[in-house]
Amino acid sequence: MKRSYIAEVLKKKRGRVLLKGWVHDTRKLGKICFLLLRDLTGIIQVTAHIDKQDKNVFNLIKKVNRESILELKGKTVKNGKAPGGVEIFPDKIKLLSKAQSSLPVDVSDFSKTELPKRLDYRFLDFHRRKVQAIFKVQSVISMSFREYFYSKGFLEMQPPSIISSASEGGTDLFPVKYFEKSAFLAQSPQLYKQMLACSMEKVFLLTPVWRAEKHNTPRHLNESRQMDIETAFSGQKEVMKQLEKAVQFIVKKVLEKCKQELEILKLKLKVPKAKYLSYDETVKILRMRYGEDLSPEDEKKLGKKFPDTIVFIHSWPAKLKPFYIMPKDENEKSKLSEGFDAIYQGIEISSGGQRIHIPELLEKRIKAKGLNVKNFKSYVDSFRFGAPKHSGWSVGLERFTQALLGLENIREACFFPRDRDRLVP
Ligand code: AMO
Repeated sequence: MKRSYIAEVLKKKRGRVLLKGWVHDTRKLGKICFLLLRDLTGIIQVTAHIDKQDKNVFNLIKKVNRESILELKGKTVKNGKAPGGVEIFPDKIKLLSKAQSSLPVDVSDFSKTELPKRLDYRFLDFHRRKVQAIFKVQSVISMSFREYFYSKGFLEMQPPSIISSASEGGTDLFPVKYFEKSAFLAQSPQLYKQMLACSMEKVFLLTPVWRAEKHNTPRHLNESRQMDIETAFSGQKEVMKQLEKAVQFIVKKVLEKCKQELEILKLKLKVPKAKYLSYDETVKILRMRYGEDLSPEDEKKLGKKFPDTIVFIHSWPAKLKPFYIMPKDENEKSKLSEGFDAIYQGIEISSGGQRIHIPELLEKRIKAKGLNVKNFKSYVDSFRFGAPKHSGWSVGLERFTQALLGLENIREACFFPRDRDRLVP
């Protein structure tokens, strides 16, 4: 007999089936035992009556520990009182794997175990329906990001993970011993996606990045994944519009494919609108000091003021943006740049902009940021042999999942978080 999944069984409501799954919960009421069996697709009630079923079946259901794995065969019938309206009366049952009787963390739907303890036992935490729901949504996010840019004729590229110099400037790099040379784990695919856009025009990628930021915050990881694009012949405005459309496509797909997961997470999502503000306008709205980055509180304020909206803040002062972002005017008079950030549900989900494709200007900006031009020779040289104007952006996969699902801590949206204190599991 072929294994059935619980969701299909709940839909059909009748017939003999073979199920495999985890013991979600058990309840004993004298002569009757109830068990909730969980698989990838749902939960079904398993019922055993001491007088009506085989003794072995009854005894196993009575004694089995939570999260043990069972295989069972039996008859399904309609029952309005059972979750999903169906229950199964097994006549054959096998214990495929026994779970120890006391679990180190509570994995029930009502678990109050704190996040750090849950992360210590992440493999068990994945048994929780809420946790599974987060990652099913995340999987739809990454799949629809890819789907959207494939449908627009983009090429999926694979950047290197080991690099020779900082791509974002700064010192937040993890060193790697690379034979006789020193190297680093990639901080971002920035320089490589630009080189690709200058030949293959439209590229996208999903890649891990590593940042040795020492602080532990609810929105930063030391290893995260970025969803990036880079396109030739386009400026800040065009790529902001592309981000708006891509995010709307992704949220539509989540709404379409993750109904059950959104129910488990008790979330009602809306496809977001977009609002475009210049940095100057944002400073006025938030009454913040000119020349500073937005604080997490500022981002929250924007989220409250513009709910279910992607707030694009464009035309930032050049000194707040990385060396590769194009100044607004070539002689840098305005001190503004073609760089932007996008805030969604009160948190930054993306930054991007137009890049400098003029080697002399790029060298000038590298020096102005206190970096060594020598370390960027091959990158700067790539713009000497026919390089068009180009722009792009990056969205953090875990950060976007956090924003979309309103998660307090980004670690909830990362399978195996790497932070200052955590390297295991
Ligand atoms: P930036 O550094 O802003 O830009 O990163 C882009 C997006 O990646 C996510 N992100 C992070 N997520 C978790 N933990 C972190 N430590 C972390 N750092 C960043 C955020 C952020 O908006 N090369 C540029 C992008 C570009 O111009 O194309 C860059 O990396 O969602």
